[in-house]
Amino acid sequence: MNLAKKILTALALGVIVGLIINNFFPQYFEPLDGYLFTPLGTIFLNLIKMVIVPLVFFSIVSGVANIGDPKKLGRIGAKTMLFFLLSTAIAITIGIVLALLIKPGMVGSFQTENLSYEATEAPPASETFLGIIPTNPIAAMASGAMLQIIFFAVFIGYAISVLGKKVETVAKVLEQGNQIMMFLVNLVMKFAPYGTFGLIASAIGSLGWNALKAMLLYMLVVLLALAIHFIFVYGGALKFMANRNPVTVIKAFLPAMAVSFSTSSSSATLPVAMEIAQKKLRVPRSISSFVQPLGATINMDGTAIMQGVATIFIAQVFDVNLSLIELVTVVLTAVLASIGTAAVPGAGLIMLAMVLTAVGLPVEGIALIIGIDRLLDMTRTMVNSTGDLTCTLYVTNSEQKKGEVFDDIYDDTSEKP
Ligand code: DAS
Repeated sequence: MNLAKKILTALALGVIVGLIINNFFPQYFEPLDGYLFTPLGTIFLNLIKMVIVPLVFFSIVSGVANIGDPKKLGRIGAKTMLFFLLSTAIAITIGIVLALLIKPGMVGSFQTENLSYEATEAPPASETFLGIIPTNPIAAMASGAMLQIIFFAVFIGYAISVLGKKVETVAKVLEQGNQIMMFLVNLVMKFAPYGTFGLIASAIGSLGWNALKAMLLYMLVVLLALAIHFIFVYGGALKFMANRNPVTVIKAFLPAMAVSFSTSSSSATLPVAMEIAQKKLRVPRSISSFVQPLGATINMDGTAIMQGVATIFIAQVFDVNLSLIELVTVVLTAVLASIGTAAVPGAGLIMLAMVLTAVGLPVEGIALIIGIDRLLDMTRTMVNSTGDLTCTLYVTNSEQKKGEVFDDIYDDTSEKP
């Protein structure tokens, strides 16, 4: 059984066991939770905490270094980066606004003490922005000062992209460090079914239907935000910025979306997505092979939406009111988290720990969303890869409008005998 099925099975089991205990055997909750549920959940959450600092550092260094030297990026690169950053910021804002309006974390009367985790102190707003520059990057990593780690990683990635060949050895070492972290993410995710079962059984065993309702409402808010972004932002961009018929484009892209949905991996989707862009939608190979691989690495609007909604949801569950500065911090860190999120299943959930830490929310808040995250990963990965395609079509149209002529557009007549 593949990991997705195992996690979904663990989710179902956790819900059933939690509801049975909460409704019929509440007297057994304490011992079961103490010796089984919480230990399983704590192991998984601690594994996430173990990888998050090196993962954030190596993945953001690699993500930024992949962008390439801003001077050499040229017009196409600048347009691509601008589209990526803008669409991701819009995506997060849609997610945050919907979560603030619908309040999925406020359903029922959550007794947060049952979740037995203390919300950690959010850094003061002044420190958030003034303190983002680490005076000692190693100390920042040792203390898990996420924003400072991100700031340092962005500078290292930028230096690598500008220095290029002079530092290719270090670049290779850091890229290999990123590969190692991706491997560890996959390893940690193998424990996800057990962690899911423990966390869900513990949450529902103590909070009953309220927890289930909150989880389902959270899921609906994420799906609604993904749909709004997909239909209005991508639909609008395809029509008005790429000068394409959105329905025609999405129909052509369906096979790639099916791969995204089934694999929950943007990198697994990339070959199909590029084939469709080049052969069906006649995107010049030079644009498709620059924008889509870069997008699969650093442009994840769907992931950003999940991270925005999840952060607000967890703040609501723990009764933490995020200030405007903290909401802006969530947007900034979620943009960076989506740049750093690997194009593999479940990576977005692990990077969520970075966003939560940046605003002082407990990583344990992941307890309530982990079970359904795999289902959401399938849908948000579809949005991620569609966003990359939309950007590719926008850049193509923008370049052709400038009079650029491309000789690397696929010509299917050349293939016919
Ligand atoms: N599954 C990731 C991807 O491949 C996204 C995520 O984990 O959020 O795009």
